Amino acid sequence: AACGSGSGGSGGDDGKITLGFSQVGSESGWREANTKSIKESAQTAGIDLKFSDAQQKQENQIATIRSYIQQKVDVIAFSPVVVTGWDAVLKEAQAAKIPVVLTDRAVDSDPSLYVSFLGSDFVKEGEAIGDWTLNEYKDATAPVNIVQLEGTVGSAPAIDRKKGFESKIASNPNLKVIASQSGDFTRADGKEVMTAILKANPKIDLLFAHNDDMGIGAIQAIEEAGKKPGADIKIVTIDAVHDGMQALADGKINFIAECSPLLGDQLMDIVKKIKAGQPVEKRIITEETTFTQQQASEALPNRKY
Ligand code: GYE
Repeated sequence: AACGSGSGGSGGDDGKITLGFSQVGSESGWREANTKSIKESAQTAGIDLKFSDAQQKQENQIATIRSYIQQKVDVIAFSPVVVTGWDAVLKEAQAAKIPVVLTDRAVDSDPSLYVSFLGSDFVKEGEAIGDWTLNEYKDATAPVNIVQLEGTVGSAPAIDRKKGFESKIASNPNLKVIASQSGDFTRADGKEVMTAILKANPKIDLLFAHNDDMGIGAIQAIEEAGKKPGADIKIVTIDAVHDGMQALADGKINFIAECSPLLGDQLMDIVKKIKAGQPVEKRIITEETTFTQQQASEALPNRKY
């Protein structure tokens, strides 16, 4: 595509659209499915994809975006690891007239600095977990001790899922968050942080992990502490990736709010529309559902990831 051909990034030598994509990392099953979706959809759409994994570091993402600007790609898309700190590089892209699409996670920059934002409503996901919790403990007469494993500090899903959850459970004073710490969305950190929390808190009734992977790490910690996940300590998570759904069907997780990683096709549509000069929506929200243990058993055979 546009290898500095001076064509204003309109495709260049082979006529293909070039998309530069900066991925957060490979921290979770969700991320793995998201990367696969983006790569497969680019291929199907005939879009030339430049892909880079930032290993959950903002400085890596900024460096990658700068290199995409230098290479004069047609469109830049990225999933911002954290919400803040993007103004400078987004202004550089705008000055170079390269349209930017956000996927999955939000930024706090002025919306005029990007064309579109495709992804989930994370507040709603947190609220779905909150609603389940309210119903599960509606007859509680004693305090319910809740532990929260938060996602990456400063990331949109961690901020919004916490907000959605806590706003819902606030209506029942028996529901008490006794510990809330980040496990950076990884299985390893989920296990480590939960091990420490279990040692400090003899009575835990419910764990809310901001993603399946941290929940699965915590399940290992709970089992090693001689307790039964899903029974002694109930567990609710977000994502609904394969391993999470399996743990749900197995009774080790009690409820999952879905977050769809399959953003590839919609992203490629947006990229094509931008290059064709067609209008695109500023905010495109992914549709998602929730799963009980029974629903997970039924859905598992047909899940794509
Ligand atoms: O929930 C988590 C991943 O940004 C929605 O990032 C995404 C989150 C997802 O690491 O598993």
